[in-house]
Formats: sequence, C-alpha cells, structure tokens
Amino acid sequence: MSAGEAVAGPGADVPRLMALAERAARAAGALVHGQRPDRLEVDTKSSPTDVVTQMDTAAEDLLREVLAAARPGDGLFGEEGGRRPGRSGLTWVVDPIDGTVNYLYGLPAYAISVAVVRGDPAVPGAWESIAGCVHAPALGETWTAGRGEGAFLDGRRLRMAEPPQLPGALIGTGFGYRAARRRHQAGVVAQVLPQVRDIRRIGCAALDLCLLASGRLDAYYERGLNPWDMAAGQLVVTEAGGRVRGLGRTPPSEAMVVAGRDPLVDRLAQLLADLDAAGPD
Ligand code: LIP
Repeated sequence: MSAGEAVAGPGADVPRLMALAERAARAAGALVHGQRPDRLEVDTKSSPTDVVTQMDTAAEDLLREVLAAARPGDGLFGEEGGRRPGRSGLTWVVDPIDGTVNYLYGLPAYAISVAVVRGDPAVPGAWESIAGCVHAPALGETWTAGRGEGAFLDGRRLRMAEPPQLPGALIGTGFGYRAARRRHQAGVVAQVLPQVRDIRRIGCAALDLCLLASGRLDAYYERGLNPWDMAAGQLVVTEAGGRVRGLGRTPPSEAMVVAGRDPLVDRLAQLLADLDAAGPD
C-alpha cells in the first residue's frame, strides 16, 4: 500500500488523483478563460444576484466528461449539474467557476475548483478531501494538494507561517445572496473590522482558502459555503499547516467555515461565535 493509500484509504493513489484533478481543472480553465464569449448568457438561481452563465454549465459538462472517462466508478457532485452516484467510495466535488460574479464582470478573481473526497459530501463532517486543485486561469496560478502529500502553488510547496494576533490580522470573508442574510453579515463584519488589520472580500471562496495557504491572508471566515466552494481549498489549507473548522465543536459547513493557523483560527472562531455569526438569517 502506498503512503497515499495508507492515508487516504484503499484505491486512493493520491498523487495520481492530484494529477487528474489538475488536468480536469486546467481543461475547464482553458475553456472558460480562453473561449469567454463577448456576450455571456446569464440566468439566476437563489436570488437575482446569484448568477450562472453558459460557461459555468459548459465547464461543468467538460469536468464531468474528463473525470468520468478517467474514473468511471467515482461519484460526482457539481454546483450546476447535481449529483451522480458512484461505486468506488470516492466522489468528485466540482465548482466549474467559483466566483461567477467576478467572471461575469471581467474581474480575474475566479477559479475552477476540483476535489475528490471520501464519504458523503452532502453531510457536514461525513467526508474528507483526498486530493484537489484550484486553478485560477486569469491569475495564472494553480494550487494543488493531496492528503499526506502536501500543498503546492505552481509546484512549489506551501507552509503557512506563524500567524499574527487578531489586531494585526488580514481577514478574508464573503457574503450570501439573500438580503436578510447580508444584513446580518454586515452587522457581524462591522464588529470584526475594528478588531483586525483589515478585511478582504475576494468573491471566490476557493481562492480565499488558497490565498490563506499562500500567506496572502491571515485567516478567513464565511457563512454559506457549499461543498464545491471549499472541498479543494480546504485541503490546500490543511496540507499547508492550517486548520479549517466551524463554530464551537461543529465541522466546517454551510453554517460557518473558519480557516487559518493556530492560535488565530480559534481566536477568530470565538469572536464569530460571540457575534452569533452563524445565525439567524
Ligand atoms: C461564491 C463564493 C464566495 C461567496 C460568493 C459566491 P459562486 O461562489 O465562492 O465565497 O462569497 O457570494 O457564493 O457563487 O461564485 O460559485
């Protein structure tokens, strides 16, 4: 049994899964970045500002094609196309364009996020990422990670440095699409802002997590993330020496994701719990 299989379970050749995740993400990146049409067709989902374009759908179709051809027995769980069951115990969790609003506006902070997980990605705490890739074609940067294999930016290994204390920390976050939740989140960030160095709202959770792992943020929190937003990025963080958690004793989930290195990640999580950042709207 290889080191990767010892960590990730039987049948999981982690380096090969990392390479497949990167190959698929780069193929989708070439499509959305290289063939971006002058005019994007825009539909909406959970709210008038929660958008999806024809390139999101085309990219997910391409990801499904590449991954099914390489590993037909694996499941797949995508933002746009829903869930295809598998029989291998592994499921590919994909976001074809994370940061769709940035993509729509021609801003470069968007990424293709591809991860393979063991367990059920629809159940918080019931799954773990085995390998993943976050590919940012407009930035020309690609992050990869494998359980027990490390985290890499363009092939260079990442190790997160000792974090600053909260008042000196640059904190990434994001906001939901529904007005009631945004109102609550605005109240939370208004309390966080005076207690930290500053806030950055990148608009792409997968990139937030990878920027954290790369030392360009000191910590990150967001409520409302789906498995496809975070499955690859959270592995980049943990393999770079960080932690990804929820509030209290809960796992990271739609309710809350807090990421960073100890002890800052726990100090931020406590502040967010004190501010009731995970509820009610
Ligand atoms: C985005 C997330 C981001 C969040 C945005 C949006 P999408 O995902 O990556 O962190 O703040 O509101 O949900 O919708 O672009 O795939």
